[in-house]
Amino acid sequence: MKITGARVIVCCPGRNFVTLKLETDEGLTGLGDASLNGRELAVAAYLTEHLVPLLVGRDAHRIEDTWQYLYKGAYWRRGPVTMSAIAAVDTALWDLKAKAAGMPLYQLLGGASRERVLVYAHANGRDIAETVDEVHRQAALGYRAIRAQSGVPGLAKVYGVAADREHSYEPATPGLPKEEDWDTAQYLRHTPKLFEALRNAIGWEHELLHDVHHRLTPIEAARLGKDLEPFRLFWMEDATPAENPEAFRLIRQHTTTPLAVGEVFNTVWDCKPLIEQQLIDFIRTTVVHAGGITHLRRIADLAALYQVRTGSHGATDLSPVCMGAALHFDLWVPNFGIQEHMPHNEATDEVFPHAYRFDGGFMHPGEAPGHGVEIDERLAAKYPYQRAYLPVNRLQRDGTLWDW
Ligand code: CS2
Ligand code: MG
Repeated sequence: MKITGARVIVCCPGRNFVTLKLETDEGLTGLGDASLNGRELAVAAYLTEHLVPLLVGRDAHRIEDTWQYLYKGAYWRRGPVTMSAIAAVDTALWDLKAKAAGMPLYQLLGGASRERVLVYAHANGRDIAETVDEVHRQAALGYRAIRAQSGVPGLAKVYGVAADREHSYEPATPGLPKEEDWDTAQYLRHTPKLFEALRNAIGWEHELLHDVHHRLTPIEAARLGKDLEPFRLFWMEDATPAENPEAFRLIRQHTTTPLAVGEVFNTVWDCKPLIEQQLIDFIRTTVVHAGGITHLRRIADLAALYQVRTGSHGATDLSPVCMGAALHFDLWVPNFGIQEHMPHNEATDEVFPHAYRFDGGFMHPGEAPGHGVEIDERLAAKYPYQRAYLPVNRLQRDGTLWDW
């Protein structure tokens, strides 16, 4: 099966998505997600200018060789732009191979290790009471695991919290980057109160998660982990910026709250010290930003040696193509932990018809051959690209630029 064409489709049905479509001489097509929030056109250009000319004429079945060719052959390795582009090619090739075999992708990976995939929802509120309501609402939709974020007293705009109740939180906005406020002391005082209120309100049956979004120093993260221990979180995510894996050693020494990290990682090399030194419990890399199914499998296999489980990033800035591929991966991967699930808006679901489904707190990738996600190009063309930026974050006290 030869690749005869490769096209990059950029669309914005509410937010920007970059999709790679491979065509073959057998008439089959394969899709890969290449979306990188706020930097979409960099990946689109990397694909169009550098990878597409290498793909036409190649044997679509040689997934591993193509991965190595694009990774090692570039000389310049790693980074989110490169790895998202490679991921798109890899995902599209797995889609093609599974379609050619007439099987859902999870069957090619080794078959299902479980019946269904546990997912977690988002619950955000401007204050504790609103977050408690929102957790109840998500639980009523069937979710068994819920990530809870709340506004912090005194901070006008903070990560995860929408400006008003009618809208969901949407970090990427058109125009120049919005600014959010931060105050570590307020946050550290407030967050344990949120989880105390949540446990009092919903009891202990549901898993609760929390995303710190890289904002604490290691010793502050250690303090928060300790303060959250009574509420038995499923995980505390991105407690500190993760460029320095040593930071996690300090957090680890002080708390038994499970630690998760990895949505901004791109290769196994980012994950290696954290996994090998047993500094984390969950690795959150996902298909699109970590080199596709081929590379994610290497990360998961390394993690399995140390009882580290997966917890793939699944925010709405990853397209349904990534979600579909991730769910096949999740159904197979032996050391599965949990999958993030933020439902896409209606327009996105229409542009990307898919076989995956949600039922009672779990998802399933479906039985369609390939990863089960397609693109309606005619519809996609109605939603042209719109430049959008993620926010930046400043200390409220003096305006110092902080981690977002
Ligand atoms: C978040 C993301 O889902 C998460 O855990 O951290 O919403 C993240 O902020 C976005 O994916 C950034 O594009
Ligand atoms: Mg996160």
